[in-house]
Amino acid sequence: TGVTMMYGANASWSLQRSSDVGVRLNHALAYSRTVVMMPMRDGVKLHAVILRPVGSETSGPPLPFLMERTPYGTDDNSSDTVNSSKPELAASGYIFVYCDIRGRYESEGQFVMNRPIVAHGTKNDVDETTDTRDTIDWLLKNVPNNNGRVGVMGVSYPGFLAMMAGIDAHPAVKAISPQAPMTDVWMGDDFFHNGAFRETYGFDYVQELEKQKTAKTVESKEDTYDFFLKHVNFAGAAKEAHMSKLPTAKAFLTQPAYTKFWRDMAVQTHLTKVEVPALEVGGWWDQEDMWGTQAEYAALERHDTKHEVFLVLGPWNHGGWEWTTRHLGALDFGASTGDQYRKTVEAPFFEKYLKDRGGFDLKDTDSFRTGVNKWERYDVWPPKVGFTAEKLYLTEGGGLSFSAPVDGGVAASYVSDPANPIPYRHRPIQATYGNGSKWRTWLVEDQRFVSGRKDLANFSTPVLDHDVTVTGDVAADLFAATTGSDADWVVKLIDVYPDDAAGEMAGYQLMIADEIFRGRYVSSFEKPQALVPGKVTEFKWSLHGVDHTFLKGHRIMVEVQSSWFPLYDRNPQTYVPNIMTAPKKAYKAETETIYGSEKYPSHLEISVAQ
Ligand code: PG9
Repeated sequence: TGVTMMYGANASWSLQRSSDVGVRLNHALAYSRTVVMMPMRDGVKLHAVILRPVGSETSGPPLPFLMERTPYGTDDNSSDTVNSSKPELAASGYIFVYCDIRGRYESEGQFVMNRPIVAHGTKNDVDETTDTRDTIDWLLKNVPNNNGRVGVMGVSYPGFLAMMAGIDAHPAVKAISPQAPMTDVWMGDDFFHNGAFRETYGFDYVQELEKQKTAKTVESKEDTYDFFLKHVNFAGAAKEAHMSKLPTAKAFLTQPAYTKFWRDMAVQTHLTKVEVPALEVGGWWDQEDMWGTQAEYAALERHDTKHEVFLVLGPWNHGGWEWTTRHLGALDFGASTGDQYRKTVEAPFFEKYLKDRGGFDLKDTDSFRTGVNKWERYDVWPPKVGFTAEKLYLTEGGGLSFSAPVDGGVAASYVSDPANPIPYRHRPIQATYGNGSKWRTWLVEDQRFVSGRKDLANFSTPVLDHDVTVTGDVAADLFAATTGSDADWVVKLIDVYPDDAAGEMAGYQLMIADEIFRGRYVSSFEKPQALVPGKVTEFKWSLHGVDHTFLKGHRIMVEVQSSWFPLYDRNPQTYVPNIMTAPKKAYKAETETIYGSEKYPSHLEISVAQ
């Protein structure tokens, strides 16, 4: 029978295993369960559930620990859940430790969202690195027949916590796997992207985590598109939900720029050496923490003199590798990609570093190339050998070309009206994790539901007469002007399927890479500035990594728009110091112009297989 395991109310990556999962193993071990309270250096006690193969306390070889620290609750963990959620590792035999972090569920102390790392002067200077160290000290001393080694893994918030185990690491930590780790919630993960506020996500998640000690799913009474439009700005919506005083909501309201508060939380700045082998895992269509995996890998890779940093990027949404994942929305990858990853990479990785076993043969990067649906291995990400840097230019009349414009002028222009913002997914849009929500698959939705709108611009190549493989980082480099004094820019790289593609995929417009940039931050993320109306300005930002083949017969399309609502709050398009409290009168329709000339060549930077 299948097992459904939910981590608190945050079902974003909770495991749903059913009869199609195909991961049950005949040789599953029975696990015994112990509950402990572990004292930290400041006297606060943290709660953990320990699962180990029955009888392994007193006989058999000493076993390593495999730990997950989480804000989502640990009580549901049992012999059944460990065998279904980590079948390959459970069959091998580990001491699994599930720990409630400070202030959550049954642990004592004060919860702090994405608790920043502090200087460790006194025993009261605690953070997630010290709690991890103290937990490990306790486990090594108090849990019998352990082999003195610890692995730490987790997805999303627990992925952030897995990275914390690799900073100022306890000497017993021998391997970590941060998976979709939240890394910088202002720059590119859960709460802001390049300064654009993720209004629905911040609204729901902060209530779920900060209103009470145990998570509670936020449900919507109406289409959240209508709700957020009605309340004008985040301050209005937060007031309605009685959440304005929650610590992270207060930070949204008072510190919308990249202030010290957000910079102190950012993890990548702490990754100045490789302390332990690390397996970073992420998905091409991760709706929450796409940025973190790639940013952590990039930061660690610079210091990877011993080749101990690994990267897996697959065709997944947030945590999708924990399922079978042959399908995502309408997409069929032709094989159980989640099972493939866990069997061939994740389990052998921990077996190598925690049990000295062979079988881990990844040199650096394992990447699932979408479009042709096959795994590729690279010596480094992004790979250089075999690829050429190219520019894909946005040209007058909606063209997209590998040749730079020789004269040209305006490539496109549209009126963006904050009274009628572009929905980021099909309406009705339910609360993030609420009943009926399509949150988990929005990044693979067919973009035809918006691409005919007049308040955006699209650019397309002719039908391709050969396959085009794009591998590596994609950047948008837009030369644009607004009649207003602030503007958002969203750029989406889209694979347009032919009209005769099979079934649902006929004419499908699949986003391959996409990202938003809030115009006011063009010169500085710390100190926003008004844009000068009518002035052509260069906006450049990352759309993140891809590994995708646009097949012969398809078209490559780029779409530019100025709202993505209500995932992102509306830009009033009139500069106000704080968008969170922007008055209704500041929201004005403005004309956005994208240039495609020799002088102002708007383009995408891509890397194409030779
Ligand atoms: N994406 C979730 C999260 C992590 C860290 C901060 C805020 C949100 C999660 O799924 O855990």
